[in-house]
Amino acid sequence: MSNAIPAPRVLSGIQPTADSFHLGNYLGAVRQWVAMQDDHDAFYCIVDLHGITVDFEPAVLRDRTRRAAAQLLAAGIDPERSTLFVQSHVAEHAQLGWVLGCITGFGEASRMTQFKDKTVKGGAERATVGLFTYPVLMAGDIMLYQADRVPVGGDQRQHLELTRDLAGRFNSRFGTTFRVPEPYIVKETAKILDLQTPEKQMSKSLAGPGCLFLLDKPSVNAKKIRSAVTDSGHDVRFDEANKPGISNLLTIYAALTSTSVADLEQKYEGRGYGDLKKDLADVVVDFVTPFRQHTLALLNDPAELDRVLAEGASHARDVAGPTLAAVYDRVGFIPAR
Ligand code: AQP
Repeated sequence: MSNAIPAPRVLSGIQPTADSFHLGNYLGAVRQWVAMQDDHDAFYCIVDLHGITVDFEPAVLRDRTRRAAAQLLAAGIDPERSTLFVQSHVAEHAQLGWVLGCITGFGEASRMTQFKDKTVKGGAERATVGLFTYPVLMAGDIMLYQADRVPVGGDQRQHLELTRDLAGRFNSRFGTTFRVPEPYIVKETAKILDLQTPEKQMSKSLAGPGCLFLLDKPSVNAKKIRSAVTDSGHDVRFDEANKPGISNLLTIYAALTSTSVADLEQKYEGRGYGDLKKDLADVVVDFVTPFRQHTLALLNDPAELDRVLAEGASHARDVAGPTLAAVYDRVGFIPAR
């Protein structure tokens, strides 16, 4: 019998709500997913149930789900080392989400700032109950796999707090059932900013020239970097409060080249913003070109993508099933025979 300590479990998800991931998704989350495969038992899911909490078209959703799978594989998610699956393929997500909804306070859910922001953006009359309960479903996604760590961008911190509260609440009311997960947020890239409005987080809903979509033509992305908004000064210095645009470009540059911001500041001392942008545009092109080619090649074989996802779902169900069975038993549901 082996005495090896099992690797910590990691789980995270991404919505299939755009044709392409953007640079914020990649640097804030997906890059960490790839790295964590080495020393974690990794579960990564394409959260299509979350994807229907906002306006959607069935054919587009189907296409974007496969696009998300192809992008995750192209980014380096290895199905031999990670369980890659689609949320709706594992019925336990919705089932646990319901139970958790019944131990979540209405006021508690109402405090979620992402719901408030999205309601303002999309119009209150169009906000759905699904959008409201999104964080509860997300808590279920994480708890179902007994995840120790959840690599996400900084915008998900509040949802992770709710998850921790719900796990603790369930455990104290019904007996220890869930691990209480820790957020895994890389400070430097927790919030990649929009290239045109660097006061705001890069986000597909701001989808203008400030959002860098990885699958756009490399020349389009190079132009977006070269046209990024900067302040009126000259010196290339990291100063988030006074130079949010330049600081954001330095963050992106450092992350994509595995250098430090301090080294970049030194490299560009006495040189202007133009040099920095030109070089960063090249760095971005070098990154997105193979990523795009690899993704497009994978999309040419949807049957193979579906096969990988089906295998992932089968393994995910093996883990999710026993968790849900324990939950159902603890809350007093009699077994179905
Ligand atoms: N700008 C960002 N900086 C760092 N991390 C980010 N994430 C998203 N934007 C940034 C992280 O990406 C992961 C996937 O998030 P998602 O499924 O919510 O992706 P999204 O819907 O594409 O995110 P958007 O663009 O922010 O959506 P909208 O515009 O609809 O609100 C998460 O870990 C997230 O933190």
